[in-house]
Amino acid sequence: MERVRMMVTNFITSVAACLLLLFMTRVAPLRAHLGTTPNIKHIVMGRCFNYVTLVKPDSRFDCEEIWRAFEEAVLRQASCDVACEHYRRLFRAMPQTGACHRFLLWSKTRKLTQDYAAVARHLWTLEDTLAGYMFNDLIWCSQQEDSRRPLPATGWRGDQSQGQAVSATSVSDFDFGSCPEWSACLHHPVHSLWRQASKNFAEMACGNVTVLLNGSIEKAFNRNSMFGSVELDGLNPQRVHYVNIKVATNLDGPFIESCGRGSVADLIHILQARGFRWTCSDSDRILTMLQCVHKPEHRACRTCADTHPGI
Ligand code: DVN
Repeated sequence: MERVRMMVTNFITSVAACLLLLFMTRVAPLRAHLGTTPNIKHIVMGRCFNYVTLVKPDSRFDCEEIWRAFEEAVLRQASCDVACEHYRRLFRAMPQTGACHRFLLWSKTRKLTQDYAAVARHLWTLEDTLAGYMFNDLIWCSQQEDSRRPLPATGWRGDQSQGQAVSATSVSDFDFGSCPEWSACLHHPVHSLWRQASKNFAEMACGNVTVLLNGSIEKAFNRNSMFGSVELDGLNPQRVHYVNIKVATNLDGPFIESCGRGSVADLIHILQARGFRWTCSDSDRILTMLQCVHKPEHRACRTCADTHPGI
């Protein structure tokens, strides 16, 4: 009898442990502690050459210098101490301007933005700039947590390796094993680059600017997001004629926020206070249709022909 009781206890304990582990993994942010993207040098350089050759053939960017500047910014600092100003040389190597009336900013609408920019070819997102194009979806951080490294005596030997910088006294490299979460760093190398790129992009914006927000979440406009904390403050009312807000909700909802409600109303108040003219739409047909591509049977996707067959 005692043996049975022990077996039952062990079984219950192991089930509870599994459930706890499952809960912890589900509750924890889904972003695993990934390391620097493998082959990052080849990816970044390849994307750079692709951009100057095929995407914007009239551009004159020095991809070698861009890589050296990026490597220097990241590998000379501890992995949690790469601030925006450490990328100054990098961004000097990637000067860019954009035509007015084309800027598309977004927040919590990544996939829909990609679909929207793919059909509305005149619109330009940060990911269409060289910086956004090269570093999109990549992760990077340096290996050591210690203090700054001396400038390399022998220059940057980045061509035979994954970005090793060899100096007389130390070798620094990207950490391909694990990088910290953005929230774990005062100056996260990835966050800082995107912060600087976002600031530059918003300050470049002119004419009509489109902003795509997610009406199916609380705080479609979040003051702590990159849009809410960096880009919004980078917009210049002297350069930007209209801010056209588009609030998109999932076909099946939830329908949480819209133009006149919640955080979107807060965004509008800020725009008004800063002297921007604005429009707001929460029923953009194109944005609905873009979602219908993935759910053509959805009732929201029925066209007039479907609902009025006699016409
Ligand atoms: O306007 C755009 C663009 O121009 C750029 O400036 O950023 C704006 C969008 O940033 P956002 O307002 O912060 O919106 P999101 O959707 O919260 O974040 C944008 C991207 O950063 C997403 O790809 C996020 O990854 P996710 O959530 O889709 O897996 C990513 N991101 C946000 N917080 C992050 C993070 N990646 C890693 N760690 C974090 N803590």
